[in-house]
Amino acid sequence: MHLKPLPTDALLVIDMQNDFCPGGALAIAGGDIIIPAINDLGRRFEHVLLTQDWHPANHVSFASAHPGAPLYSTIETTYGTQTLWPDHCVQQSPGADFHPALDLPHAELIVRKGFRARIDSYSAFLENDHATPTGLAGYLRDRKLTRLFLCGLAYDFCVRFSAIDGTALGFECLVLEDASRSVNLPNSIASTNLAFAEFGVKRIAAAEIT
Ligand code: VGL
Ligand code: ZN
Repeated sequence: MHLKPLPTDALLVIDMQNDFCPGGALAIAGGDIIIPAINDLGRRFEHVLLTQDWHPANHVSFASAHPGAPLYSTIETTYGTQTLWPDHCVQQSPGADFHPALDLPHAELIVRKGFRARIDSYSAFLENDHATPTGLAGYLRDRKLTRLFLCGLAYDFCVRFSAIDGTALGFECLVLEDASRSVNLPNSIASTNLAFAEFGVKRIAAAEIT
């Protein structure tokens, strides 16, 4: 498949932050390896949007906020099951900064998410209660951007939930699989691929963008 980006398309770059890259607090294997591909993709799109995971200290998603709870275990919250992560992407910390090699000078919008202490947000559209909007859908509608190409970190969490919610909200979502990397918890990649198949989210390669 060859796809030429249209003026109504956007590249949505998810959470390319220091803490998700090797050396960071929630390092994803190969998280930084995809940066050149993302920079190259950025040059092909008129519209580039970024998300930034942006948590207060003691965020509900941090295992450290739940004494005795192991890393990567889950808890039940008012909004459902929540995985507990190492402290990461704390507001204004160096770990929350975009990776210095990311080179997307014309990015138009940065959507910050996960900034409420008591609720996490994997998706760029809706927080983990699947009800509280981030404002991204309204932005895209106002700007008449209808098709999204998603890449970044992590394929099996924030890319996954952004693509699924975006689809449910009426945007055509395609995931650039080789410009993404996974956290890879038990079953997380397989269940992501299943969800994409179920919702009609296409998985494509960066080289298909011409
Ligand atoms: C993410 C875990 C916790 C992500 C964010 O960007 O996929 N994963 N916070
Ligand atoms: Zn987070």
